Amino acid sequence: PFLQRLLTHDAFANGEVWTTFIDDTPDLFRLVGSKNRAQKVLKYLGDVVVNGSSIKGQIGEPSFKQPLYIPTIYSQDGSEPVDINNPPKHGWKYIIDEKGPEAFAKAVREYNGVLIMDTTWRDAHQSLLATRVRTIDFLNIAPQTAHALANAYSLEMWGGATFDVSMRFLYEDPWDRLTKLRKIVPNIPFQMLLRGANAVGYTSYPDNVIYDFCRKAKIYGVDIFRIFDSLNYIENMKLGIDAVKKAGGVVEAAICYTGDVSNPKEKKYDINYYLNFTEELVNEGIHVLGIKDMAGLLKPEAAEILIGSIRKKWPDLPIHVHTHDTAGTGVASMLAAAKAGADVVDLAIDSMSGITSQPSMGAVVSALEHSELGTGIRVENVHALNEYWEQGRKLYSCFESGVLSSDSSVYEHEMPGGQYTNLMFQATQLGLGKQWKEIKKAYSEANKLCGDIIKVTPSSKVVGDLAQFMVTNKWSYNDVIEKAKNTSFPVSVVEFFQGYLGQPCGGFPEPLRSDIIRDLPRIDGRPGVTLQPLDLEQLKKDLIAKYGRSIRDIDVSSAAIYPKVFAEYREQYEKFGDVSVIPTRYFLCKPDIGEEFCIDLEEGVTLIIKLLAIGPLDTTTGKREVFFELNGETRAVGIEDRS
Ligand code: 3PY
Ligand code: ZN
Repeated sequence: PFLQRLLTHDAFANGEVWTTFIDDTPDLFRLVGSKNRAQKVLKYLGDVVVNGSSIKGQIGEPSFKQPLYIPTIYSQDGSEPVDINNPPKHGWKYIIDEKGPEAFAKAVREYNGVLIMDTTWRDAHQSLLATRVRTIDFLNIAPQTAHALANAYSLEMWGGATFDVSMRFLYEDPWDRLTKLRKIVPNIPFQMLLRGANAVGYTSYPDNVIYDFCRKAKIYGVDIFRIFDSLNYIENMKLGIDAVKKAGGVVEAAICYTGDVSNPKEKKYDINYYLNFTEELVNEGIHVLGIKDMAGLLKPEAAEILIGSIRKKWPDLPIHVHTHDTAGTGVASMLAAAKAGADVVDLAIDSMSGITSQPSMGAVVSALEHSELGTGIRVENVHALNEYWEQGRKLYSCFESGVLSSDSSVYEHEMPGGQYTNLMFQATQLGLGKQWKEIKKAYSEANKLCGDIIKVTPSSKVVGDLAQFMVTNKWSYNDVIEKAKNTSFPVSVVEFFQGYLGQPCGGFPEPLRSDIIRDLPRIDGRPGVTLQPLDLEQLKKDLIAKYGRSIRDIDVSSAAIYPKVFAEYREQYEKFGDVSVIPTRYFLCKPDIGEEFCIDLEEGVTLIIKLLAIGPLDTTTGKREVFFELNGETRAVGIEDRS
């Protein structure tokens, strides 16, 4: 198998070999023989048969178990079905690749209509389904998406929580997701969410890790980087901006939106605050301005004021607006933003939209269809993609948070979309269901205690942790102030007050800061400045020593950002191989006896599998034998029964 991989490797076949080819091509070592891989897949399936799924956060089984139906996409004029095997139309990616980020930004600004970013592959499932949607379910609809959304500004498909969740909970490699989707969608720009100095993590990393990560993300297929900082702290932003610029990506620097610019009583986050921050970002030479309304606080009136004012002051600056539909005003806000001069708005395919996710794509595309702000997307094709995602949503029903409706109290508690679903889910799990109201109240109070800060990952975690601490201890706002000196607070809270996330707008509240951190170190500038560079070469050597020559440079990045998560993921990988190829229905729950299904291990290597029987418990080994038919032959796997 090694020789076969070598001979069929693209570079080898094209004669692009060099003397260190084998050393430089760890992929050759990744794919052990398909027989061995098939056995590992059976081991995973057998484990689910005997012990049930161990995927964290899963409750019950998918409510939809049929194979997913793949809809037909039609040509832009609706006259004929698209042949999915034909290459999709050139999209905006062509301009980025051929002419570079500046020319792309200019072309976006000059475009007459409003463009869209589809968030279905990232924020939508992060907000609705605990980020659990797997690569295979994007791959299944990727060819159709490439045709249907050919005129989209971008597909958001990476970053945010997807990076760690895919390794941590889905046992799949985020870089593989990027590579595989890039191959099928060559025409639409890919966008990722970069948490500035925190990259795709929850803490500051040494600068060299950020530069290295952005360089690789660009090489592997990310075109547009939405960079934000969870406190709108410009020094953290500068690092992300510079790293993306050096990587050659489109710099979409985002303002995180909080408060309410339409409220005359708004004192802290008023229009001047946003205009000043925009000015600071523009001075950094950004390509696009993102407005990141992570909690869905941008009311239609506020969108008009905010985008209108920025547009007036910077007529040439492309503006891209992001919101969450938590209160239910998302569609109205995106229409208002478009009318006020936004170039791009964020939407999700209908069945993956609404509540804590983005507003509905079908709704906005239809609403603008006959206006001068058309999106260049055929609404019937959005409906077609929606037929797929209606099934997809049900396939992942076991990760639904239980949030069933919009909640206009978000204007008070200001929880970001993803965190809202998480906290509500956790509250219910802990039996705190009836205390959900208390958590929301505590969340607003915790925010005030922190100094009324911007709340988005990771600063939102600080506020969430403090809120949960207050609810658990039944503490009021005043209790925290009075008892702070003698209390041990959650680590995230202490570190925030030490300055490990950066400097909040208006500074830290005193004397609370001093009471909480006492004689711990204080950081009064950019936290990353004091971090020593990480020796990535040494890390690579260590990883190779541990895992062998299959370690790629991108694995080094994963391990640099998430050492423990990466180690656990590799452990799982050694045991079960690449489980990302298993269809979700069988990844999450066992097949019926006699049910036959297919797994494509790789192109041209298909396993036809049938569950035959489950053997009795062997009380000496604690194991059961599970019998499968694999491509016509009976195979048994011994599985430890943990029940
Ligand atoms: C993330 O950082 O994951 C976010 O989605 C912030 O809104
Ligand atoms: Zn978001």
